[in-house]
Amino acid sequence: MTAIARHRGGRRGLLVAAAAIVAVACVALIAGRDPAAGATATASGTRTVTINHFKFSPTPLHVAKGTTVVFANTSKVKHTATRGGSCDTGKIKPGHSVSVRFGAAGTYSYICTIHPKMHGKIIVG
Ligand SMILES: [Cu+2]
Repeated sequence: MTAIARHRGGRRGLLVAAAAIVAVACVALIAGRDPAAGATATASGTRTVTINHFKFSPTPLHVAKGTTVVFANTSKVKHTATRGGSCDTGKIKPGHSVSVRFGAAGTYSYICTIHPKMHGKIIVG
């Protein structure tokens, strides 16, 4: 008697990479760069974070989804508002501002890449 051993090839289930998490992690878009020339129109849906004395203010800032946040640099040196490299205002010159629209709910912690001790947080939702 001959025993025939059969080996069945094991099926390895393919794990689908959860790449979508990365794609939706940051939906903030740079809306525009304008000099912060005095009075800024405060239309509904727009909030301002002032950068001065090496601090972001206010922080944390709670906003509704879809809000445009204007990062206004009123200090005398350049700053950024950067989150993980993907949400980045770039260097904001003194007296200038950069608008970022937050289209997705979530907590956005950010720093100034020039002065990494500067921390800020925006809570959207
Ligand atoms: Cu800075």
